[in-house]
Amino acid sequence: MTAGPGEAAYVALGSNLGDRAGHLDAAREQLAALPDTVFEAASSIEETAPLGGLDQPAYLNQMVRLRTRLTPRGLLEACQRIERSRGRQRATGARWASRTLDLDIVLFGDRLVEEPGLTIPHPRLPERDFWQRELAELQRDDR
Ligand code: A4P
Ligand code: MG
Repeated sequence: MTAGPGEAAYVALGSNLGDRAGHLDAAREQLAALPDTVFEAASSIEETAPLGGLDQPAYLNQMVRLRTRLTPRGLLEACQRIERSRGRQRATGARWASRTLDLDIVLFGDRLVEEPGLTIPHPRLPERDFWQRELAELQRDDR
């Protein structure tokens, strides 16, 4: 944890299995309930074609902005707990596989993080146009 009001963290939500909208609702609720964290804003929800060239169902994607005094690592661990609470199975070698809920930290303040298991800004931001649209939507009303 750090002092002050906290930093703006942008978290991307994605789901392409089961009750997709329900998984996003639950993710927003659980993010809003995190300690030392204020839920500031949510983008609109977009249905997107699956990336990665695999034959899988379409995704619902959304981005949220938090104000948090958690560390980036603390927020990542919280996101992984939330994924598990929605029944996310993380099989080895199953990258890009369908998932009930995927939470990715896209930006965290102006930090550059390059650690084992955590890269911020998220390396796929430049190639995901739906993330860029959602981010622009959230930054329009950034205070
Ligand atoms: N990790 C490193 N940096 C971060 C970060 N900034 N935020 C590590 C979150 N996690 C980060 O992720 C793998 C590892 O990334 C984690 O252990 C964490 O330590 P994962 O969620 O376990 O596995 P994954 O999601 O299958 O892989 P990855 O690489 O996160 O894939 P993506 O980029 O999440 O892709 N198509 C559409 N239309 N919409 C989508 O949202 N998502 C994916 C998954 C594929 N196709 C999609 C979408
Ligand atoms: Mg992920």
